[in-house]
Amino acid sequence: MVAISFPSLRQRSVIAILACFSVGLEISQAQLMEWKFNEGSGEMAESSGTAGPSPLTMRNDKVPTSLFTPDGGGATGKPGDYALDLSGANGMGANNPPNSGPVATAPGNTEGLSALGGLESLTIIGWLKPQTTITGAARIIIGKTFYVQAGSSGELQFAVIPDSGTPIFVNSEPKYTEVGMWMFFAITYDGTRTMDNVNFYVGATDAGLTLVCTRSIDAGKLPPFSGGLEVGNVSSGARPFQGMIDDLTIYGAENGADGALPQTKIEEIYNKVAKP
Ligand SMILES: [Ca+2]
Repeated sequence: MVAISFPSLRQRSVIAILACFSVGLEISQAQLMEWKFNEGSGEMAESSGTAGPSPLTMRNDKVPTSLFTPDGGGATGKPGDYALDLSGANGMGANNPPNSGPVATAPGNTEGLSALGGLESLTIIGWLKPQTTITGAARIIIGKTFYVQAGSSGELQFAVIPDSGTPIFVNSEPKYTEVGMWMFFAITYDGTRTMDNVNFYVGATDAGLTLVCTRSIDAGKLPPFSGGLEVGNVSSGARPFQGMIDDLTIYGAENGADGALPQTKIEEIYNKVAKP
């Protein structure tokens, strides 16, 4: 009778195989890095994730500065949730004479950044609270091998930058129109395909998640990552994102399409903040 309550060798093998399979899935669509901006004080925003440490230093006019919102200023609005506060910018995106504003940067020698190189698929997720409609190529997250920034009014633009250095970019439909309210975005890129391989998603806090549009970038794997990473602007300070940014997260896979998260997974991530 006792023996019956034990799994047979065969059952145990099946369990072991299932366990390995689920671990494999976790690894193949790794959460490489996430910035929650919940420190609330100091000049650094620490990251978590499998990529290793990728802290951002916040700067205003090139001087390290604490740029956190007040407590409860994060995307959930709950105590303990803070966000990156870039509302000190004097405009959204490009202008002439140029707008300027703060930035959060990780220098090129940052341990975790190399994990952003050579990705065959990736997903970039975050929450934005623009002070005015996003426009003018306002910078959101900028690297040498990919970037996310505003396009024209209400658009997001995503680019893969191959070795040639010339960005291959696509603009979304103009559905990122929230002002003064938190808005979720997700962009997936599947470099195993050449067509219909970029998905843009949007979710206002109470509106649910929707697929905005699907675009094509024929660029394959990202090149090895080089240089630093910049959030909300670039170090030289033009084309700021004016507003708040929270829960910025990058998923990726070196091989295969798993780094481009399916809509069900993105909805799960969105719901964690939108419908806690
Ligand atoms: Ca936060």
